[in-house]
Amino acid sequence: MSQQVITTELCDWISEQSRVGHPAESILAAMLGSGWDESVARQAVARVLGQSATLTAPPGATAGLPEPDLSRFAPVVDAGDRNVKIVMAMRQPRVVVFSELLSHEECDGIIALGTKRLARSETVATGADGSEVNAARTSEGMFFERCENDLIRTVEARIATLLRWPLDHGEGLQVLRYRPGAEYQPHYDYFDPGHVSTPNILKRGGQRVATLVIYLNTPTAGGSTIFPDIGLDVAPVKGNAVFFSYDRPHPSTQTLHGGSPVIEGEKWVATKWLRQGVFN
Ligand code: PD2
Ligand code: ZN
Repeated sequence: MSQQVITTELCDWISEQSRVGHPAESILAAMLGSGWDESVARQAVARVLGQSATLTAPPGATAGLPEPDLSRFAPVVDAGDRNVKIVMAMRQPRVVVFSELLSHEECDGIIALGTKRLARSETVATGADGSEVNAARTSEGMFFERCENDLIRTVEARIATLLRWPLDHGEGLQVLRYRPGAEYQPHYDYFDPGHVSTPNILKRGGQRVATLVIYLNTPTAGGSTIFPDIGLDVAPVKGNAVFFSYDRPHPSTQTLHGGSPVIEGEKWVATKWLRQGVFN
């Protein structure tokens, strides 16, 4: 088939198949059997059913979600080479705020290394494969390679221990700098199942399942990380971090979040995104 189009008739058919009890994978298989391109078929099923069933976990994916050990709700959690303090924890959605995850020297070291490589931040392009500069994200950013140097390796190993998630399931740390007026408008960090570029992105490690935003400095005013669905504002404090996880790529996770505009001073963060499987 050439130029495959997701028509209303196709959507109605998918909806009917689901209504009579066929799981998303069977509907997909039937579509592939009748000549539909896999990525178009996945988009159509995701559009109609809006669910993660279309996103098969990669081989070797780790079950469950990243999660710190809060079983005893001790005020500190052992993160291997450092004790990290718990400021607050929310269950639904899972949001945890940590303090003293990084020392001030580690924060300064990451900023110094990141400064040399900053460029205007990009997001996944709206229409095609690739990324593009986006007015919703007015920060500048850079990515470290995973384990790029001793400092990054130390921080990544600490995060892996703290969140009980393998180091190789994490993307390289991303550093962002926001100047006064810069913001990151509310968004979800998982890859949109209905987006044309998502099947390709998922080949490397599957979906994102959790985010850790680490504050590398304390802005003078503004720059909180906001969660509009649950009315939560997290203050950016040097060395602290906010963690949240999402078990499916869907707004029902209530993980809509953004970076509110910086009012005075700069804001620097390092973000670690965690995947279902090995990210190479
Ligand atoms: O800098 C933040 O507060 C922020 C807000 C929303 C960072 C991210 N998202 C991110 O890096 O995904
Ligand atoms: Zn985000």
